Amino acid sequence: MTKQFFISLSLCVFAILHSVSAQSSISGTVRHADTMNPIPNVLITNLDKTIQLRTDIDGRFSIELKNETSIRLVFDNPLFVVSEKQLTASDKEVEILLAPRKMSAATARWLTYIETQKAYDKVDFKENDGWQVEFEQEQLKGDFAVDTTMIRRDPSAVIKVGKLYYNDYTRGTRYRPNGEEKFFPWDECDIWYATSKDGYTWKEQGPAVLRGENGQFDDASVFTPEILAHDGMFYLVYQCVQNPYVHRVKNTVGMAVASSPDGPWKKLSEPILRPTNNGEWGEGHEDEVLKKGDFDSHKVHDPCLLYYNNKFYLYYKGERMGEEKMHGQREIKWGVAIADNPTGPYIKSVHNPVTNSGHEVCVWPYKGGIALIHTDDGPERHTIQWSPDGINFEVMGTIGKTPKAFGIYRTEEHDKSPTRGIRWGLCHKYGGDHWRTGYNYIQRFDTKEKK
Ligand code: AAL
Repeated sequence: MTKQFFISLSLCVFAILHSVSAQSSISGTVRHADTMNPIPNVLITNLDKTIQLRTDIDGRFSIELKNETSIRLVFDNPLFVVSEKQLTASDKEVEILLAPRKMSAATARWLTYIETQKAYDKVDFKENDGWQVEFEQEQLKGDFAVDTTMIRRDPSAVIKVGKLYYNDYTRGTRYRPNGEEKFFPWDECDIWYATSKDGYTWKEQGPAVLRGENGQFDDASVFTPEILAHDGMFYLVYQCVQNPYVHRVKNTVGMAVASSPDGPWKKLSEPILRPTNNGEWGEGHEDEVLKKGDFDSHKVHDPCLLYYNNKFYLYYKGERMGEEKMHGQREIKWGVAIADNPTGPYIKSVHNPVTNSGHEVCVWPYKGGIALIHTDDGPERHTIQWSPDGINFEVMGTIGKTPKAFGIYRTEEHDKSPTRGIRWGLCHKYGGDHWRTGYNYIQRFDTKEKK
């Protein structure tokens, strides 16, 4: 073969490859999930915001792919639940369905609170009989006794299997092995479990779920677990962070499944919940944003899984990109994502956010609905609430200061009184001079109905 033949063959191959990559594009229509009407003005972005375009009046869009074989796109219009899709170059023509958002009772109230400072600080509701509860805290024995070198915190629900109580929790050391301070107490942690015969003396049994291999979505820390026992299986849900753990990092929620509370736990390969990616960071201060995005655009925290109405309800706390203080309170709200099967897929509710307050998720069943407690943060901080449907919560009463990070021991007795569903459990406490560098330990809480 001649030299000229080689040159023309290479030119030919180059031209074919070039035309393939240049022609690669994805087109589609975005439609209303119920009416199938096209939706104009949907903002379509990729995750690093280098692509930003909007659908036309026919809901149409077209994106040229450069060298990518696949692309993750976020479809965002304020009237609809944000949708995030992974599309590949072979998806030439796609149809994206967006579900219309609905307002929860808590959001409707919040709109009235933000009108005036006074309303935000003085929630208007009726104090209902039987909804008052008092908390007591007690130090634990065994491996849950105070240890000033350790981080033991964010206990899961307590479950009883056979004769033993089980608890899963965040565990790590207070400082790095070389003595350096960590970014947060809950950074560089794993999930361990402990058992107890009486709920007071606990024996640490070993790791349940460890951080992932380098490069995995959970390689920096796995923490703040909750557990659901259902149909002979056990489901752990927990927060995951990928390295490096910096202010702007977005966490995810992971899940591990086992047929015994002693494990072995098998992690799902992908997170079951992610933040809503419709905010945009600014160039300046770490908290500066060009667009805040949804209430959960930065973090999805404190996952808590309940089996409710034949479905799996994953409650979580959302933190927002560019979070600010509103009337002196942190901007914190909860969402719920619902699945038909315990391992998902979990679909965020069209009613999100379902609360307007609440630093940590604390929920239990009551009379066919779901009750909750809001600890700190937001206009409805220090209240106890109930919803008939797990979505539309109403304020039932006020409570004083509560322990932090409840892990409830749930029993079948929850319908006996409004607060019977939260009789005792575990919580955590901070020790040391500063919350960032101190030690954390697990305590027991008990409640009694306030007459
Ligand atoms: C807790 C929880 C989450 C946060 C941190 C550890 O109160 O809200 O778990 O990430 O603090």
